[in-house]
Amino acid sequence: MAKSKFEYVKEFEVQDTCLRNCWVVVRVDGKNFHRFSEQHNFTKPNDIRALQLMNRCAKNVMKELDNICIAYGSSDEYSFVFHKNSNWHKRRASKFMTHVVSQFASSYVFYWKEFFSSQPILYPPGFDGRVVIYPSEENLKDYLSWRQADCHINNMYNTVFWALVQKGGLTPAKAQERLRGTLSADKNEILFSEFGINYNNEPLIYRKGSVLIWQKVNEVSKKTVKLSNETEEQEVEVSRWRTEPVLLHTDLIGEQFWEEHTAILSYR
Ligand code: DGT
Ligand code: MG
Ligand code: MG
Ligand code: MG
Ligand code: MG
Repeated sequence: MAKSKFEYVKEFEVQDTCLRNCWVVVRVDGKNFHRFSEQHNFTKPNDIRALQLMNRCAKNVMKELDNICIAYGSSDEYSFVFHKNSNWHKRRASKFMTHVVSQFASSYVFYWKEFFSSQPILYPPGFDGRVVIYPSEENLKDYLSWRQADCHINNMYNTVFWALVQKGGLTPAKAQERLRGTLSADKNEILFSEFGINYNNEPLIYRKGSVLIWQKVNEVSKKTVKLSNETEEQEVEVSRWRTEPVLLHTDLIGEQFWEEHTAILSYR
Protein backbone atom coordinates (compact mmCIF):
# COMPACT_ATOMS: atom_id res chain seq x y z
CA MET A 1 0.00 0.00 0.00
CA ALA A 2 1.27 3.45 -0.86
CA LYS A 3 2.32 5.54 2.09
CA SER A 4 0.92 8.98 2.66
CA LYS A 5 3.27 11.92 2.92
CA PHE A 6 2.34 12.10 6.57
CA GLU A 7 3.79 8.70 7.35
CA TYR A 8 7.10 10.13 8.55
CA VAL A 9 5.52 11.35 11.81
CA LYS A 10 5.53 7.75 13.03
CA GLU A 11 9.32 8.03 13.30
CA PHE A 12 8.85 10.49 16.16
CA GLU A 13 7.71 7.66 18.43
CA VAL A 14 10.49 6.66 20.79
CA GLN A 15 11.46 3.16 21.81
CA ASP A 16 10.58 2.31 25.37
CA THR A 17 11.29 -1.41 25.45
CA CYS A 18 11.81 -2.84 28.92
CA LEU A 19 15.18 -4.59 29.10
CA ARG A 20 14.83 -8.27 28.26
CA ASN A 21 15.05 -10.90 30.96
CA CYS A 22 14.08 -8.42 33.68
CA TRP A 23 11.04 -8.33 35.94
CA VAL A 24 8.72 -5.47 35.06
CA VAL A 25 6.87 -3.87 37.95
CA VAL A 26 4.01 -1.46 37.41
CA ARG A 27 2.81 0.37 40.50
CA VAL A 28 -0.39 2.37 40.54
CA ASP A 29 -1.30 4.80 43.31
CA GLY A 30 -4.49 6.74 43.95
CA LYS A 31 -4.29 10.43 43.06
CA ASN A 32 -4.86 12.60 46.11
CA PHE A 33 -6.56 9.83 48.07
CA HIS A 34 -6.09 11.91 51.16
CA ARG A 35 -8.98 13.95 49.80
CA PHE A 36 -10.79 11.05 48.12
CA SER A 37 -10.87 9.02 51.35
CA GLU A 38 -12.16 12.01 53.35
CA GLN A 39 -14.87 12.86 50.82
CA HIS A 40 -16.08 9.27 50.69
CA ASN A 41 -16.04 8.78 54.45
CA PHE A 42 -13.45 6.01 54.54
CA THR A 43 -13.15 4.66 58.08
CA LYS A 44 -9.84 5.36 59.80
CA PRO A 45 -7.23 4.04 59.83
CA ASN A 46 -8.44 1.24 57.53
CA ASP A 47 -11.59 0.99 55.48
CA ILE A 48 -12.19 -2.66 54.69
CA ARG A 49 -14.52 -1.76 51.78
CA ALA A 50 -11.83 0.36 50.15
CA LEU A 51 -9.22 -2.38 50.51
CA GLN A 52 -11.53 -5.05 49.15
CA LEU A 53 -12.38 -2.80 46.21
CA MET A 54 -8.65 -2.35 45.49
CA ASN A 55 -8.25 -6.14 45.59
CA ARG A 56 -11.19 -6.60 43.24
CA CYS A 57 -9.64 -4.15 40.75
CA ALA A 58 -6.27 -5.87 40.95
CA LYS A 59 -7.91 -9.22 40.28
CA ASN A 60 -9.50 -7.75 37.16
CA VAL A 61 -6.15 -6.36 36.00
CA MET A 62 -4.54 -9.80 36.42
CA LYS A 63 -7.27 -11.49 34.45
CA GLU A 64 -7.51 -8.96 31.64
CA LEU A 65 -3.79 -8.43 31.02
CA ASP A 66 -1.22 -11.08 30.20
CA ASN A 67 1.76 -12.44 32.11
CA ILE A 68 1.23 -10.88 35.56
CA CYS A 69 2.62 -13.44 38.00
CA ILE A 70 2.07 -11.69 41.33
CA ALA A 71 0.51 -8.47 42.61
CA TYR A 72 0.81 -6.75 45.97
CA GLY A 73 -1.30 -3.94 47.37
CA SER A 74 -1.93 -1.83 50.44
CA SER A 75 -3.57 1.53 51.12
CA ASP A 76 -4.26 3.25 47.76
CA GLU A 77 -1.51 1.47 45.82
CA TYR A 78 -1.01 -1.78 43.94
CA SER A 79 2.09 -3.29 42.33
CA PHE A 80 1.88 -5.72 39.42
CA VAL A 81 4.80 -7.92 38.40
CA PHE A 82 5.06 -8.99 34.76
CA HIS A 83 7.10 -12.14 34.32
CA LYS A 84 10.64 -11.56 33.07
CA ASN A 85 9.94 -13.74 30.03
CA SER A 86 6.86 -11.77 29.04
CA ASN A 87 6.87 -10.42 25.53
CA TRP A 88 3.49 -8.76 25.89
CA HIS A 89 3.25 -5.74 23.55
CA LYS A 90 6.91 -6.27 22.75
CA ARG A 91 7.70 -5.22 26.33
CA ARG A 92 6.86 -1.58 25.69
CA ALA A 93 6.86 0.25 29.03
CA SER A 94 4.09 2.61 27.95
CA LYS A 95 1.84 -0.36 27.08
CA PHE A 96 2.47 -2.10 30.40
CA MET A 97 1.85 1.08 32.37
CA THR A 98 -1.14 2.50 30.54
CA HIS A 99 -2.97 -0.82 30.31
CA VAL A 100 -2.54 -1.43 34.03
CA VAL A 101 -3.54 2.05 35.12
CA SER A 102 -6.57 2.39 32.83
CA GLN A 103 -7.86 -1.12 33.60
CA PHE A 104 -7.42 -0.43 37.30
CA ALA A 105 -9.11 2.96 37.24
CA SER A 106 -12.13 1.84 35.22
CA SER A 107 -12.48 -1.21 37.51
CA TYR A 108 -12.44 1.07 40.54
CA VAL A 109 -15.52 2.90 39.28
CA PHE A 110 -17.14 -0.23 37.80
CA TYR A 111 -16.95 -2.25 41.04
CA TRP A 112 -17.46 0.67 43.46
CA LYS A 113 -21.13 -0.14 44.20
CA GLU A 114 -20.34 -3.74 45.11
CA PHE A 115 -18.33 -2.51 48.08
CA PHE A 116 -19.80 0.92 48.85
CA SER A 117 -23.52 0.18 48.62
CA SER A 118 -24.55 3.15 50.75
CA GLN A 119 -21.87 5.63 49.68
CA PRO A 120 -22.19 7.06 46.19
CA ILE A 121 -19.01 7.80 44.29
CA LEU A 122 -18.82 11.60 44.13
CA TYR A 123 -16.22 12.24 41.45
CA PRO A 124 -14.01 10.21 39.11
CA PRO A 125 -10.85 9.05 40.89
CA GLY A 126 -7.47 9.05 39.16
CA PHE A 127 -4.41 6.85 39.53
CA ASP A 128 -0.79 7.45 38.64
CA GLY A 129 1.47 4.72 37.33
CA ARG A 130 5.16 3.98 37.07
CA VAL A 131 7.32 1.24 35.64
CA VAL A 132 10.42 -0.12 37.32
CA ILE A 133 12.50 -3.00 36.01
CA TYR A 134 14.37 -5.35 38.29
CA PRO A 135 17.16 -7.49 36.83
CA SER A 136 17.32 -10.17 39.54
CA GLU A 137 14.92 -12.23 41.59
CA GLU A 138 16.59 -10.86 44.68
CA ASN A 139 15.86 -7.28 43.59
CA LEU A 140 12.24 -8.19 42.86
CA LYS A 141 11.74 -9.91 46.22
CA ASP A 142 13.36 -6.92 47.92
CA TYR A 143 11.00 -4.60 46.05
CA LEU A 144 7.96 -6.50 47.33
CA SER A 145 9.49 -6.66 50.82
CA TRP A 146 9.98 -2.90 50.69
CA ARG A 147 6.31 -2.31 49.88
CA GLN A 148 5.23 -4.72 52.63
CA ALA A 149 7.58 -3.13 55.18
CA ASP A 150 6.05 0.22 54.20
CA CYS A 151 2.56 -1.20 54.76
CA HIS A 152 3.60 -2.43 58.21
CA ILE A 153 5.23 0.84 59.28
CA ASN A 154 2.31 2.97 58.06
CA ASN A 155 -0.32 0.68 59.51
CA MET A 156 1.29 0.53 62.91
CA TYR A 157 1.65 4.30 63.02
CA ASN A 158 -1.93 4.87 61.83
CA THR A 159 -3.36 2.31 64.26
CA VAL A 160 -1.77 4.03 67.28
CA PHE A 161 -2.42 7.50 65.94
CA TRP A 162 -6.15 6.91 65.49
CA ALA A 163 -6.42 5.06 68.81
CA LEU A 164 -4.95 8.14 70.53
CA VAL A 165 -7.38 10.42 68.69
CA GLN A 166 -10.56 8.33 68.65
CA LYS A 167 -10.23 6.48 71.94
CA GLY A 168 -7.73 8.63 73.84
CA GLY A 169 -9.36 11.97 73.01
CA LEU A 170 -6.13 13.59 71.80
CA THR A 171 -6.14 16.16 69.03
CA PRO A 172 -4.37 15.01 65.86
CA ALA A 173 -1.56 17.47 66.64
CA LYS A 174 -1.14 16.07 70.18
CA ALA A 175 -1.21 12.49 68.91
CA GLN A 176 1.47 13.32 66.38
CA GLU A 177 3.57 14.91 69.07
CA ARG A 178 3.10 11.91 71.35
CA LEU A 179 4.34 9.56 68.63
CA ARG A 180 7.34 11.61 67.54
CA GLY A 181 10.51 9.55 67.86
CA THR A 182 8.74 6.43 69.13
CA LEU A 183 9.93 3.02 68.03
CA SER A 184 7.83 0.05 67.07
CA ALA A 185 8.08 -1.39 70.61
CA ASP A 186 6.84 1.92 72.09
CA LYS A 187 3.83 1.93 69.78
CA ASN A 188 3.01 -1.67 70.70
CA GLU A 189 3.22 -0.69 74.34
CA ILE A 190 0.91 2.35 73.98
CA LEU A 191 -1.64 0.22 72.12
CA PHE A 192 -1.53 -2.53 74.71
CA SER A 193 -1.31 -0.63 77.99
CA GLU A 194 -3.58 2.30 77.10
CA PHE A 195 -6.12 0.72 74.77
CA GLY A 196 -5.90 -3.02 75.44
CA ILE A 197 -5.04 -3.64 71.80
CA ASN A 198 -2.59 -6.39 70.92
CA TYR A 199 -1.23 -5.21 67.58
CA ASN A 200 -0.55 -8.79 66.51
CA ASN A 201 -4.25 -9.53 66.72
CA GLU A 202 -5.15 -6.79 64.24
CA PRO A 203 -6.49 -8.23 60.95
CA LEU A 204 -3.80 -9.57 58.63
CA ILE A 205 -5.14 -7.62 55.66
CA TYR A 206 -4.22 -4.40 57.52
CA ARG A 207 -0.85 -5.58 58.82
CA LYS A 208 0.43 -7.48 55.80
CA GLY A 209 -1.44 -5.97 52.86
CA SER A 210 -2.78 -8.13 50.05
CA VAL A 211 -1.03 -10.57 47.73
CA LEU A 212 -2.57 -11.99 44.57
CA ILE A 213 -1.12 -15.08 42.94
CA TRP A 214 -2.42 -17.58 40.40
CA GLN A 215 -3.67 -20.82 41.89
CA LYS A 216 -5.72 -23.74 40.71
CA VAL A 217 -9.14 -23.63 42.29
CA ASN A 218 -11.78 -26.30 42.06
CA GLU A 219 -14.95 -24.86 40.67
CA VAL A 220 -18.15 -26.77 41.32
CA SER A 221 -21.22 -25.97 39.29
CA LYS A 222 -24.61 -27.60 38.70
CA LYS A 223 -25.54 -28.89 35.32
CA THR A 224 -28.67 -30.59 34.03
CA VAL A 225 -27.94 -33.67 31.99
CA LYS A 226 -30.00 -36.31 30.27
CA LEU A 227 -28.73 -39.75 31.04
CA SER A 228 -28.66 -42.04 28.04
CA ASN A 229 -30.85 -44.77 29.53
CA GLU A 230 -33.41 -42.37 31.01
CA THR A 231 -35.83 -39.89 29.59
CA GLU A 232 -35.81 -37.46 32.50
CA GLU A 233 -33.22 -34.78 33.05
CA GLN A 234 -31.10 -34.90 36.15
CA GLU A 235 -29.10 -32.23 37.95
CA VAL A 236 -25.51 -33.20 38.59
CA GLU A 237 -22.53 -31.43 40.09
CA VAL A 238 -19.56 -30.96 37.83
CA SER A 239 -16.21 -29.79 39.04
CA ARG A 240 -13.31 -28.50 37.08
CA TRP A 241 -9.98 -26.91 37.81
CA ARG A 242 -9.46 -23.29 36.92
CA THR A 243 -6.48 -21.02 37.42
CA GLU A 244 -7.63 -17.93 39.25
CA PRO A 245 -6.02 -15.01 41.08
CA VAL A 246 -6.15 -16.00 44.74
CA LEU A 247 -5.91 -13.48 47.57
CA LEU A 248 -3.48 -13.99 50.46
CA HIS A 249 -2.55 -11.84 53.44
CA THR A 250 0.83 -13.23 54.26
CA ASP A 251 4.50 -12.44 54.75
CA LEU A 252 6.47 -11.78 51.58
CA ILE A 253 9.49 -10.81 53.59
CA GLY A 254 11.77 -13.81 54.12
CA GLU A 255 12.25 -16.95 52.08
CA GLN A 256 9.35 -19.04 53.36
CA PHE A 257 6.73 -17.56 51.04
CA TRP A 258 8.93 -18.08 47.99
CA GLU A 259 9.82 -21.63 49.03
CA GLU A 260 6.15 -22.49 49.39
CA HIS A 261 5.19 -20.88 46.08
CA THR A 262 8.02 -21.69 43.69
CA ALA A 263 5.67 -21.63 40.70
CA ILE A 264 5.21 -17.85 40.89
CA LEU A 265 8.58 -16.92 39.45
CA SER A 266 9.33 -20.13 37.54
CA TYR A 267 9.40 -20.30 33.77
CA ARG A 268 6.03 -20.27 32.03
P1 DGT B 1 -0.76 11.27 45.89
O1 DGT B 1 -0.63 9.79 45.91
O2 DGT B 1 0.57 11.93 45.95
O3 DGT B 1 -1.62 11.79 44.78
O4 DGT B 1 -1.52 11.72 47.25
P2 DGT B 1 -2.32 10.81 48.28
O5 DGT B 1 -3.15 11.73 49.10
O6 DGT B 1 -3.03 9.70 47.58
O7 DGT B 1 -1.16 10.24 49.20
P3 DGT B 1 -0.64 8.76 49.46
O8 DGT B 1 -0.85 7.87 48.28
O9 DGT B 1 0.76 8.89 49.94
O10 DGT B 1 -1.50 8.27 50.69
C1 DGT B 1 -2.69 7.56 50.60
C2 DGT B 1 -3.84 8.33 51.21
O11 DGT B 1 -5.02 7.54 51.10
C3 DGT B 1 -3.65 8.67 52.67
O12 DGT B 1 -3.98 10.03 52.87
C4 DGT B 1 -4.66 7.82 53.40
C5 DGT B 1 -5.68 7.46 52.34
N1 DGT B 1 -6.17 6.10 52.54
C6 DGT B 1 -5.79 4.97 51.90
N2 DGT B 1 -6.44 3.90 52.40
C7 DGT B 1 -7.25 4.37 53.37
C8 DGT B 1 -8.20 3.76 54.27
O13 DGT B 1 -8.43 2.53 54.26
N3 DGT B 1 -8.86 4.57 55.14
C9 DGT B 1 -8.63 5.92 55.17
N4 DGT B 1 -9.30 6.66 56.04
N5 DGT B 1 -7.76 6.53 54.34
C10 DGT B 1 -7.08 5.77 53.47
MG1 MG C 1 2.17 9.63 46.78
MG1 MG D 1 -2.01 8.23 46.57
MG1 MG E 1 -0.28 5.76 48.34
MG1 MG F 1 -5.83 0.22 18.78
